[in-house]
Amino acid sequence: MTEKISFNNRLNMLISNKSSFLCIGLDPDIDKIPAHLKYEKNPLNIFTEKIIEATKDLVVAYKANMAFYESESINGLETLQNLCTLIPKDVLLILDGKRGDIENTARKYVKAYFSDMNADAITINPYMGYDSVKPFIQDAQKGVFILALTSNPGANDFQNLQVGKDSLYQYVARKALEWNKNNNCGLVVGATDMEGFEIIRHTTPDLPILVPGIGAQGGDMEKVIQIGRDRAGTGMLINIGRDILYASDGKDFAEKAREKAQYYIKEMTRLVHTSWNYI
Ligand code: NUP
Repeated sequence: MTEKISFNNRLNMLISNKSSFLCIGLDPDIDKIPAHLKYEKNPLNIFTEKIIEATKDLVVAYKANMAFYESESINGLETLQNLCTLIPKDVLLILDGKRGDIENTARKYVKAYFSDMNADAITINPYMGYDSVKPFIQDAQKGVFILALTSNPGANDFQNLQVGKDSLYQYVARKALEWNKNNNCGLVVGATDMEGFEIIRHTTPDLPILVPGIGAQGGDMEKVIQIGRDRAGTGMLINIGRDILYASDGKDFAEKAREKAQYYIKEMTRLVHTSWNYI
């Protein structure tokens, strides 16, 4: 009998066991992949397979952003379906679709992502409220990362608005805590607003945080390592997409992606040892 363990516990165990926070963003972009692959029947699929093959022993998780697959029609969907079968058992698969809809529709997303594609977690847009999130958090083994403070400039439009004494992003973080009854809720917090990041970490000292914005978006990894971990020193995934995927545009792309991933892991380890845990 397989032991049932909540998503957040599994995530933290994997972070501990691997001494790493690395999540590679699987965002294969047809305009950026190496030219020699473009003659293949499904270039996206070959690229994704090679990247997974070269890095699967290094990562805690992969995050596949649905847009990069949906935008390539049948080739994209075939790639997405295939990649779901290539993820090792000790690596988490997060599908980044930022979903959020009425309950009846949300249940269809649950079927697609958690049952058919067997993802471990997905990203959620909380704007439609609890009933739109509920279907995703019924099964403790499956997790959600709820958008709280995103890495883009438009984060300012709504997320920083005051709601009573809180900023909206802080209010969302409190809601995620309230919804975390099955120990399977986490937050998305970008690496581009460290003041907001710190406030969220104080509000939710132990919720897992998925952190985009390192690498191509210029976020500060040292600061993220310093303030992003939970009280046990785990509770955080640092997502890096383009900076690893496109480390080389030659035939050595997978090898170079591996080297870049190794560089980031080494850097994370160094920063853990040279920084103090903030919480
Ligand atoms: O706030 C967010 N910022 C962000 O970049 C929330 C996200 N989900 N993302 C996603 O993370 C983005 O869509 C992309 O899939 C990934 C960042 O990739 P990169 O900048 O490391 O290439």
